[in-house]
Amino acid sequence: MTASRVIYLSLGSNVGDRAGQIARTVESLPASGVRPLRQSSLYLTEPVGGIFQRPFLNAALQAETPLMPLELLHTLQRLERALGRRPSVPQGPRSIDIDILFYGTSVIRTPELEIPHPLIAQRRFVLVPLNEIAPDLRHPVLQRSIAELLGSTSDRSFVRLWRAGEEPAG
Ligand code: PH2
Ligand code: MG
Ligand code: MG
Repeated sequence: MTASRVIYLSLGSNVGDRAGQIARTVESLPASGVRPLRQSSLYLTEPVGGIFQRPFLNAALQAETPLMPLELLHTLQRLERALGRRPSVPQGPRSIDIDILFYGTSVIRTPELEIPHPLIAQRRFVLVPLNEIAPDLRHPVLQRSIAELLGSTSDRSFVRLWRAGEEPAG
């Protein structure tokens, strides 16, 4: 019996029913061996990188899993496809994106998988939701808490709480 690890995921969607797809993702995780522990609010976020596209909804999730990191990655990729994700351009529109931010305090740098996610400190759409559920979590490489990383990031893109039912203009 493998001990479970605490992990943090970033969830994002900017195609179709954004909130519904994030909710379905969280509901589908237990059957894939990932138990949700704590979920942030949904945030409306400015698309970063890539092309002009619709604003995203983003959330952060704390969970636990007995899956090893690469098993976890492949499981989440299967779940993305099962939930209807179709190939898109890099940084482009997606119905659901599930990224692994942290896997315990592990540091993994392979071509297929990098943990911690390499762009955490440069992305307010990751830091703001994560700061809601884990402000004191320490980044094992940067040796800073999430609150500190949020306070010092140079990213200025907009991120704000999203209210259910609201449709942003533009
Ligand atoms: N994901 C990307 C690229 N850009 N921008 C926002 N606001 N939210 C995302 O989740 C996001 C993005 C690539 O996965
Ligand atoms: Mg992503
Ligand atoms: Mg991804």
